[in-house]
Amino acid sequence: MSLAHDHLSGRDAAPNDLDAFWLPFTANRSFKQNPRMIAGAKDMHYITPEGRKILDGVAGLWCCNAGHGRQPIVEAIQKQAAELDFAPTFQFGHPKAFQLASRIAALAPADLDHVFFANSGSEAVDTALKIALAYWNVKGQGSRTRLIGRERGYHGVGFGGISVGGIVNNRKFFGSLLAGVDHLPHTYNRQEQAFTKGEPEWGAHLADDLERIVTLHDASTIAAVIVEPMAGSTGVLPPPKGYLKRLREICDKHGILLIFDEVISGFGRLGCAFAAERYGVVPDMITFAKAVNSGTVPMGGVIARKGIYDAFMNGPDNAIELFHGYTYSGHPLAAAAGLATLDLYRDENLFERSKAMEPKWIDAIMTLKGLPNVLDIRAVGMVGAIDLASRPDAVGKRAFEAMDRAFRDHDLMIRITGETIAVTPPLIISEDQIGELVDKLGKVIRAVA
Ligand code: PXG
Repeated sequence: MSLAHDHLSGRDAAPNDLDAFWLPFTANRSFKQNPRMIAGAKDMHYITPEGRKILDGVAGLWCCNAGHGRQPIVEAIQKQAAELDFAPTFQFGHPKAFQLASRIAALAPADLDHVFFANSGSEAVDTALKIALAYWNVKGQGSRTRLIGRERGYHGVGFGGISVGGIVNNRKFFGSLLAGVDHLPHTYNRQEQAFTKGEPEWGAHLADDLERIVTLHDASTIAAVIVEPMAGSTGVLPPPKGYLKRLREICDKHGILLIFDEVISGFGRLGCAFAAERYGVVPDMITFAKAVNSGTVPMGGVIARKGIYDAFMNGPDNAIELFHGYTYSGHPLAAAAGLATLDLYRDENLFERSKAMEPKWIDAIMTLKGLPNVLDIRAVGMVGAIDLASRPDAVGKRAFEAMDRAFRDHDLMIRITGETIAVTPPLIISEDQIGELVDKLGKVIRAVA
């Protein structure tokens, strides 16, 4: 057996009983019959227990933007574990959490100056929604309780996130969810937008639906609107040109907070630190997670505008201003990994690299147009998605088979949602590797024809 890494032993990497682990968002029975196991990773590749190198087409799960096993990040985590394993951030602090907050605030636009740490995108979203509600309370406008999300939105899996989210399967099994939530329409229209490179021309007017919701409920009852600047999980929907600006204008007109969920779009995925910068729109809060430390240690958070933070800084000095937080908010290992990751992004110019690579990436992905069953291709930043036609009476099966075959037969990792393939590689991908990825993808699409 040839192993790419001598520290990986097949015995350690392949458990002999798969029963106990209930895998998230996974077809458990299918997986356990024929697992897709990963034992190691370096740079652009995963390594299977047998030593097969798999090209990582999805940065793990949209998170490993700096690639895998990057030495400065690995060393920072190792050093941190030895120096300070854990410190509470309730009434205490440790330097790296403050340093990371400052670094993140410096990357964020305008006066988004304050960072609240969580441990995942889901927690980040629920934190942002709670800050929005509490903000209106401390401002003396406690009637602003409504939250507005969007159809096809993904905001994680907490009750807040699935309530404002718009992915039917993530909602329909879980009861009545939060009360007082409305949804904007999603922005996809295949007839108008198919095979658009980047942001589609059609669709800015869909933001006007917020006016309808305001008319229905009155602005005095609405706390916040939350959207992904680019909808990711639902199958990659770049925002129509002008849409986000319009949403900002309507929120401003009615004093409604605007939250950008940048769990996927943050940290270089769209060629900027945040999508807010790419689209020239300043939200009131940004949620982040994943690539903040290149996926190495669980971490998420919310960046809030100065005015939001300041509104809470009232009352006696010894009073807690916000009754919210997680044991692991600003965990030392996650913070150390974050600092090393942001250094790496800066030193390797990875956000600029992502921007420079975008036209080549989009052109490469678009060459798959015309292959069997390809109904649409969308691409923006370093993100691509391919819609496949379903097999008769078997919705989702073709894409599932594509994901499985990509891994087994073509040494490629891709993501699927419904009948859509998504590719979102680490930002260190070379031009040759883009060619390789698209070539493999083409073979996979033909194989499932
Ligand atoms: N908001 C957004 C916009 C996300 O994309 C979350 C919140 C939740 O993050 P956590 O860390 O709680 O998972 C996400 C997560 C996919 C895929 O295949 C996307 C996500 C997670 C898993 C798979 O598109 N996004």
